[in-house]
Amino acid sequence: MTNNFAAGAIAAMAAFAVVPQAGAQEALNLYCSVQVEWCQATANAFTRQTGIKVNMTQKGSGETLAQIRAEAQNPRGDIWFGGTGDPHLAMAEEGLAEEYKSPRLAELHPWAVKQAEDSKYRTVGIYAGILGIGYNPELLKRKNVAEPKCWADLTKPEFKGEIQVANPASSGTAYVAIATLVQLMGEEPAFDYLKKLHANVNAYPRSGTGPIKAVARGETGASISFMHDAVTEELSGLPAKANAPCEGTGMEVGSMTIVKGARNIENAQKFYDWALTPEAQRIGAEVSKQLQTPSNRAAPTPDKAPRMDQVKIIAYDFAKYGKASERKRLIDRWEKEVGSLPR
Ligand code: S7P
Repeated sequence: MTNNFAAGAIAAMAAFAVVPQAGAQEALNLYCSVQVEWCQATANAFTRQTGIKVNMTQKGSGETLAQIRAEAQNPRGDIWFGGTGDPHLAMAEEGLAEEYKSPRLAELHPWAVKQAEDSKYRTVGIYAGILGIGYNPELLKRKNVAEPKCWADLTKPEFKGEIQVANPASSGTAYVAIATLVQLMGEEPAFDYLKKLHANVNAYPRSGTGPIKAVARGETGASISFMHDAVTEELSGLPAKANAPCEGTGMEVGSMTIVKGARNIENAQKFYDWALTPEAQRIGAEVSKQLQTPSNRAAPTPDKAPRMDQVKIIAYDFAKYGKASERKRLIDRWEKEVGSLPR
């Protein structure tokens, strides 16, 4: 991260430190699926800016969607911030999201606006991330294994017991991986690939960031992870790196959605507009070294963020793979045909 970027981010954070305005008793129930430090800093900055008290709950993407579904008759959350875009689209399709057109839509990258359009303005993109292959260069070197550069490398015998990828039943990251492989290879070859990969996997953690953290701690040689999550570990001084797969890869549009029937709907809309500002979109990078590409065109992309224009990214069909039925079908198929196989 450049000094300019850091200085700008600090100035932006300071700009939030204003005297709370009227409505200090008001509240907002925030469900948050980015890293907990970013969630907390976002909640604190919004409270400083508006005086609105934020009750924050952090969970992964799949788990938050499950919670919102379970609470549909009696919504407890007001707004869901972050997490992969597919479950946000499923939530919109299932009638669990409020329609809202932020006045800030015109400031966003086309991929973020498309997310709003695909959902009939029931969700919106807040950042983008590239799916990649994480690896521990030190561990692989000790084991005399070459760094994985392609999807095909991960099924080689030398990666036996060396790979982690999250469980798609709970993790939005893992679902993006399955949807990416299906779009890249075709569904039958993708499932053949996933079965071969399964033979090399040592664990399917619950959370999407679990595998890259295990890589960074030296517990496993490689992972399927968002590339920015590897950079976060590297910036913390740990031995983690990521490659964009040579065959091409998929991406996420991290999203934000207001819960249908939100009790604090006006506060949810205030948060929504604020979270789309360049100032709010600096917080992830500044506070928790989270280096996704922000959706506001005026928000700086941090120096070390993986660049979307330098990677072969497929034309990911967000509308199709965000459909609740498609998501369920692919996850069920994975559980039946892959996850349940012996290793
Ligand atoms: O904040 C890092 C990040 O990789 O985590 C999100 C992801 O949804 C984690 O949740 P899952 O456990 O459901 O995979 C990403 O959106 C985000 O980029």
